[in-house]
Amino acid sequence: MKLTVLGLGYIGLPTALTFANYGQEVVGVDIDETVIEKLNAGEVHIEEPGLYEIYIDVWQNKRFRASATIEKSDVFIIAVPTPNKHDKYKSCDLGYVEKALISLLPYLEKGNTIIIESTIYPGATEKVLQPIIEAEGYEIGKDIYLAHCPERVLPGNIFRELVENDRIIGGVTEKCTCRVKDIYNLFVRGQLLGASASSAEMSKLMENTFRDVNIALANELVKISDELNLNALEIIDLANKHPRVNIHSPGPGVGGHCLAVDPYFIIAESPQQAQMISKAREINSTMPMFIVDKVKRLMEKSKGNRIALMGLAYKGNVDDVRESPAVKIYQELSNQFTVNVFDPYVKPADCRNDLLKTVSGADLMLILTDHDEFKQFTDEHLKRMNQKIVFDTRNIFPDFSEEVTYYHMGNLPD
Ligand code: SAJ
Repeated sequence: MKLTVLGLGYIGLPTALTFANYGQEVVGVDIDETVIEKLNAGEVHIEEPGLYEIYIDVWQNKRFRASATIEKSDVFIIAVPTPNKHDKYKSCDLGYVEKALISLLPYLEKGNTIIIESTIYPGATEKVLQPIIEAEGYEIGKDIYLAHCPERVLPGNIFRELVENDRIIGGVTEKCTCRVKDIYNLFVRGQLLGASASSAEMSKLMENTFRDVNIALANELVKISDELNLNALEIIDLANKHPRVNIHSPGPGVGGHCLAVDPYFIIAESPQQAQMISKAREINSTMPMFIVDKVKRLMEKSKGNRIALMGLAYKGNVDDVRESPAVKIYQELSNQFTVNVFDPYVKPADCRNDLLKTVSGADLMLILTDHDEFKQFTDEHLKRMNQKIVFDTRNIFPDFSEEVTYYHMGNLPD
């Protein structure tokens, strides 16, 4: 089977490589020429465990090719971004998906399958994308098979989850669902769950909204506990000993291109009803400023000026800074303080990427991302600091010596 994957980002590239790894002929297409050039030079532009090794294997075996042009294929998979629009409710911008779909139409033939993996709002497949294909004279379910199959993988663990997770197959007709199930059956070991296209679209949004709302709850409990002089982290641990309670981890905010984006797609479709979802978004998106205020007060009290900021990525062990709360916090704090950044995954121009140098002379170590590397701090690092004050928003700091003043989400600075 020959597949063309449109969009070689965090989802498209691993998906393309997985199909190739399971013996299919795959062409990966992207509008960004630098991505194509890099791949054709044997390099990858994304950091994800296992990605480079799989890429080299399927590229050398000629099962995967990166190309700037689309080719005739049995299956087309669209995995391009769907950002928020700049409108009142930050609704879903289908622009890239529509463009990708229109760009493949000249190569489309009867019997082909089109799969939309990009996250889209309920009804988008049937109301917007289906008519584009039908306008070419094709009948969906007879000439062309169309389905929305949202990806569900966790960055950092993509290759395992692509294979093991259950997957929703939202065909526009029963036949579309059957056809697309056969395609994912090539490598998915989880269940393939048939649904309507709009149920598949909504399910994806519900999944990410569930997580966003739960994180907002944890963050709100931190603020309340702070006011009541209680240690939220200890209490969350206690509450989670209940067999049916699973309070999420509080932190400096919610980032990434999923949880910080997708709930707005629901809000935009039903603004009057989406009360809790809107509030959760508000709580999570104001967390960075909550942390900034705490840091400012801490610096005022300690009369310090140098901050060693640990982590810019939106979460641990990834290189993605999209919507990262750490970036917002960095921008705010660097207006007022000398901020040195260390992130072993993200390498901005002003990032020293030398841990010892970053902490040297610092008055505060501010941990914003839970990279594994940050769990390895030793007394050696602390000794280099001017004032041994640590504010760990991710609850990852290892055992520390007595002399450290240690703040965390259960013990916030006053
Ligand atoms: N976070 C917390 N507290 C927590 C969990 C996460 O503050 O208890 C923060 C993280 O630090 C990060 C953000 O939330 O800033 C999102 O991280 P995440 O690991 O929860 O999720 P993503 O965005 O990496 O991936 C999510 C996943 N969705 C769910 O777990 C429901 C993934 O399965 C989806 O495929 C992905 O979104 C997507 O592409 O939609």
